[in-house]
Amino acid sequence: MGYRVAVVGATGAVGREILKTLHEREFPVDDIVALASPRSTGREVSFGDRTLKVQNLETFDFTGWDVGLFSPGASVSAIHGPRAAKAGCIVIDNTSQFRMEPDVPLVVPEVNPNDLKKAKRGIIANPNCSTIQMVVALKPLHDLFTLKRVIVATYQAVAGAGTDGMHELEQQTKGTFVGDPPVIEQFQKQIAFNCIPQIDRFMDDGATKEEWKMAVETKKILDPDVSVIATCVRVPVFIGHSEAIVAEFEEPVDLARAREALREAEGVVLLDKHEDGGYVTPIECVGEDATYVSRLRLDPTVPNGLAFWCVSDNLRKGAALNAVQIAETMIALDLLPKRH
Ligand code: 11C
Repeated sequence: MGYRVAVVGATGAVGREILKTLHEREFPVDDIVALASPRSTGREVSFGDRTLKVQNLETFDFTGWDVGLFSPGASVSAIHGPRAAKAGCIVIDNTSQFRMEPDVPLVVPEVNPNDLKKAKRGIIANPNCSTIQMVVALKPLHDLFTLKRVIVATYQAVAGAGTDGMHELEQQTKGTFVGDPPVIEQFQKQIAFNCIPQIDRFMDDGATKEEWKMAVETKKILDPDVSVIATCVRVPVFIGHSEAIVAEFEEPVDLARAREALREAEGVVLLDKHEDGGYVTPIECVGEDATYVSRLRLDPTVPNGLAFWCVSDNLRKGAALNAVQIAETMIALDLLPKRH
């Protein structure tokens, strides 16, 4: 017998990817419901070869539902996540709403699966996409050499801003060729043929919230002693975040051991040929589960430094897949009771 699964925010880019991922991975589903705001009620979404009619989140009763995979936006999760958890439905939330709350585990199954045992409120948080791929790649290296500091520059796809962000890139790109002025709504400046060094709002210290998230989430997931300085940049790529990472370690770094550890690491594919095109670009990781590492080399400018390039599908490992893997890991750890 399987689980009764609610997908919340089912009409969004991540919600649709969650439905696809649940089906592809043959998650043990007995019953599934697609939920969204009243605006989307009645719309249809696919689950394998089935079509689900979207139901109204606001009036939905979560009693008797085992697990809710939420990606509706932080303010909506703030209201309906605790409501679902109170009804006994375990909430796996993709938004930033609960991530830094001490009694809410923030989990990447390849990195800190046992934190799932600390879930006290029935809510588990899924990290930000740019954090997830970075910690998946850093974990095997941290285990070997003890990570101290990370300098990262991101090249983030417009899918991080949802289907509206993807539409804006498409429209501006087409518009350029027919002479239409760019319509700027989702991003701070034109994104087509451009790079924007701002993702999310500015914080008091001059960092953006996306940059702050990468720092604080890495500490919570991987190790509180690791410092991260991030510069997060939106680029005109539809799907797939890229990161140029420079990591400093406590202990001397052996490149051969680093390569071996990355080759063995769960969720990582090391594709690093020192030849033209011998690395992974974001367009090649779309629809893939892995976090790809390329361009691995020593950083000779600091005592124990490594530099590398890291790419992953932000809708998949960065969101939907990680959430589904959390649910699968909870089953494996006997943490997902059936309510029916
Ligand atoms: C972006 N990383 O690329 C963001 C999207 O905290 O879950 C995900 C925001 C979050 O715009």
